[in-house]
Amino acid sequence: MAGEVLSVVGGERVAEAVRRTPSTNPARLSEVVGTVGSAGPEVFVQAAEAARSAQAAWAATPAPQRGQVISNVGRLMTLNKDRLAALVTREIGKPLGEALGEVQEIIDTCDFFLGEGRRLYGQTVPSEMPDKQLFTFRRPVGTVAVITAGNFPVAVPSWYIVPALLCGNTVVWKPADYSAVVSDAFYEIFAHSGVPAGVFNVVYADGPDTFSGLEQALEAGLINKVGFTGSSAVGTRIGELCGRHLQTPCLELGGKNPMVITEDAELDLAVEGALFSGFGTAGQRCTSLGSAIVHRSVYDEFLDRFGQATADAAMGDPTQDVLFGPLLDEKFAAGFEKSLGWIAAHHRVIGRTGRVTADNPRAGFVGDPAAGLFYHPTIVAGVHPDDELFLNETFGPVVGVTPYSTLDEAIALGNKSGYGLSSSIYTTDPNKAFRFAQGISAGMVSVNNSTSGAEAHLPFGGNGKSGNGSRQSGIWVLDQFTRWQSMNWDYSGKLQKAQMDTQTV
Ligand code: UN1
Repeated sequence: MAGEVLSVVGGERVAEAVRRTPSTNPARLSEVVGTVGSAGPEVFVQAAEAARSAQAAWAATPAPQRGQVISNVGRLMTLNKDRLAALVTREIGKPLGEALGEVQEIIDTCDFFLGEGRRLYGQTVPSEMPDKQLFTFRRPVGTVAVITAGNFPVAVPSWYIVPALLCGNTVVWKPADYSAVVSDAFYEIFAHSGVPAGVFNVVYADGPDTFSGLEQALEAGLINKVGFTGSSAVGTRIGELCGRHLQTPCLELGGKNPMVITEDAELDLAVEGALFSGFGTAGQRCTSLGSAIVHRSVYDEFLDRFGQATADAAMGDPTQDVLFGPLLDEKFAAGFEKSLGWIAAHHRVIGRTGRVTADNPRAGFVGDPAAGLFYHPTIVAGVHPDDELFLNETFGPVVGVTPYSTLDEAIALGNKSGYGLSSSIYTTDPNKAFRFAQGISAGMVSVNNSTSGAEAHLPFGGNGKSGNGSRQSGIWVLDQFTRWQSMNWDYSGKLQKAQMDTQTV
């Protein structure tokens, strides 16, 4: 038992809580990992005030020193990698191998950004006038609110928090309550890495209280940028709220990620990719495979091999070597059951589906299925492009399979849901790969690889219902957390006016 997890404002724990809820191990529901004390909206506002007060001094700290702090975070994450990964496995049921990969992702992110502390380049730009020079500088946006889901409780927050801090911003972070114990360990590592009090604040609160706190903080001018990873429905509300305050948030939302398998694809490779993208992390990634779109000539063959590989895949106890473990928590399980309800009503499902129980067993299940939130991997064949299943995200272990005839048709099908996060094509024909990449509206395209598993230094993000076009990771995210300031410096000793030759001044 990790004890009680409480919000942190200005370096101090907030003892009062409007509610105390246990965070349980989804693979062993009887095990309480910790208790979360949820705060009311006023604590969010106080955290934003603390972040505002701490911002000028942090921005004045030389960027290489901020880079040193990020370097410390990376080192402490490395030292604590095994323990933190084990905690991720315990609190959200992510298989240990993947949890280790997730902690590695924050280490890689720190590696990338610690060097940025010695760059954060601006430019020198020639002037149209003599004895005058133009410059650009990256300035921090100010205070950043970060609201994240708990399916990647370490990696995804790091994509916001690490670059935001490096750029001289201060942060209010609202993590998911079902991964709060991991979030607390995450915070402690930052606090022990030299991040000053008030620079990084954490608020545990439910959805409505967070929204109300954010609204008040925006109203009071305390927040300059919002980063949000979560559902498209909540992201839309956050986008509306930010729009009212003339702010552009960084939104990383849902996906219905397509994988196209062409007639010339290496089928075994495609099956492996579909298995990992569809059922790895129990389908609970924003980048998980939603629809396999398969050329008619290989459709039956693909379905057979995919069905077999799925039946053979190890699932169960996430501390063991399994492809996937339980769903994240009871709320996600309830939402997923609802999806399964309409899937069962409208489709013929291949093999078993639903919760794994003694009455609905799974061969080779690792561990005790009755202990946790375990669901069969579900393949739905012959999904029609107008079906709800083709158009909506399920966020669980379900993959729909749909046939196609021409590549243009496959691309149109891949774009049909209106999401545009990740996508993939399996083909041995480079022309098809490039035509697909050009036609698909997704922010990310994989060729002969999974829809999930993006690397930590390439732009990450989506279009359409998957986001507002903002991108995280690598140098591109600097545009989220800095604003360009241009300077023109005249050393001619007289007033020189721009655009004089066209008389537009
Ligand atoms: C998410 O589910 O919000 O590319 C992020 C991937 C991971 C990140 C997923 N690196 O699948």
